[in-house]
Amino acid sequence: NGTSQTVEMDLGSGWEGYQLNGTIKNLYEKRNWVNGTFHGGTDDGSGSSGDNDSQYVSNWTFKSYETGGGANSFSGNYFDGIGDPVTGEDYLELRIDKEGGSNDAYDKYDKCWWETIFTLPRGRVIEGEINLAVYPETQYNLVGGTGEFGTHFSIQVILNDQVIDDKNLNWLEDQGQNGWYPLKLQLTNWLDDPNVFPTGVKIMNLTIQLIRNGPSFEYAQYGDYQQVFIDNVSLSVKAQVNATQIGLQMNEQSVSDIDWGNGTVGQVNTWITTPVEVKFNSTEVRPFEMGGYEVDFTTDLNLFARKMSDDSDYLPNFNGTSFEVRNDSSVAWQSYARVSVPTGYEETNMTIEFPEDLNITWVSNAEYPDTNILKYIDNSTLGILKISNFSETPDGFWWVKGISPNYCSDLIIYNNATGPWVLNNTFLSGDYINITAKITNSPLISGYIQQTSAKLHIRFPNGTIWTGQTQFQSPDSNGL
Ligand SMILES: [Ca+2]
Ligand SMILES: [Ca+2]
Ligand SMILES: [Ca+2]
Repeated sequence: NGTSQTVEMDLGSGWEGYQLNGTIKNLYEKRNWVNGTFHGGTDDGSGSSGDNDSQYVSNWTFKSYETGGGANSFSGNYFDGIGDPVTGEDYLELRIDKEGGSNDAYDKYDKCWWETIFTLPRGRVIEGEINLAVYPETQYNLVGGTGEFGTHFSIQVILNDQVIDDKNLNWLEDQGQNGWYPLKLQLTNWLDDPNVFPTGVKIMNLTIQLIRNGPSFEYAQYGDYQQVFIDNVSLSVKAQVNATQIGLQMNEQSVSDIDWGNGTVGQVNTWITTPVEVKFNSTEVRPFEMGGYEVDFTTDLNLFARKMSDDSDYLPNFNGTSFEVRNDSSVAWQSYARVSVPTGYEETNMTIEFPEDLNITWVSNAEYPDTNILKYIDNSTLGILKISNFSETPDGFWWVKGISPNYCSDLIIYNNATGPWVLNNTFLSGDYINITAKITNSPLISGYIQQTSAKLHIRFPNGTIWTGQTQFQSPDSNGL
């Protein structure tokens, strides 16, 4: 009741959890189903033979069965313990009186019992235990009579018509006369008996019975009556339960039922710090007198996370992304990116985004850097590569290559060696150079066209750069 348990999951630095799924399995719950303390208020003030005090005891009913010739008398008194001369406690009575006459006559199968009937809305039962205390009242009357005759009466514990335990009164007396004796009955041998625990929701009948089960004959030593008190009866059961029956929650999210002992739960949230805490608790609160309950289960937890930081750890001395372009050529790009999956996670979906005009021609991972795996990748959406389940351990450097259009066209070079600007690509010391180019007015780049910068490198014949110049230019709407 009211307790919880928390487990922790690690989350990699720079990763953000966005969905937490829990699968609940082997969900078992253990509780007592029987209120048998008989702490139910005042009795009728009379402990007379022949009383049936069922009306004073909630959920319990006294019944009897008379057989044979002369009529025996049966009594089921409830004693509230107030001023009780025997124990000072509250309890129930089981009593059989002899037939009238000179001998102490009882018939085989004369019996009386208290029973309680309740619903057990649980699945498969894997543990069960009945507890009760019995008190053979021998202060005025040795129950069962002496010696072997004492074995002719029994206290029986019966669950759904199956006798779970049978203790004859002689045995009980040997445990101590005029005292409470505890009985603890394991139901191990009955768990798979469909008569005791049928499948699905179970209607249960727990009966505590005093019975004459020895031979039927008269003998003066049996005594005038047989009297046993019972108290503190409980039936504790560990069984499959539906998550909703106990209000099972994960991080305040209710677990949904699948079937007995199985459930599922999901939570959408944002987790950015590690460890991620996952708390389980149950919300059902039982009445105090029924005690608490214990919950057992196993769970598979899946935290789905995505990498949010764009920091990358490139290969040493390698530009993360580079491109190569020549006059009248397209632009050839290549990019290295490092993939690192946090411990305990696997990469199930990796998305690489890039400009929509880039036609990807090559993807390789760290494991097989010389193998183009593009054909295994969904590139049906412009600007997006969707990589699914390619490897559980994609850690390392991925290499992506692609081609994009060259948006710089109509590159024209002039000089003014003869006065006016004329087309020329030969230059001498002292010449002025005029270079014009057109930026293609593509919808893809029209939004950025005002951010164009022009870079001019003048190289020596061996390719090394002699001088460079970078100018920020603002082309007009035609890209000029
Ligand atoms: Ca009474
Ligand atoms: Ca009888
Ligand atoms: Ca009691």
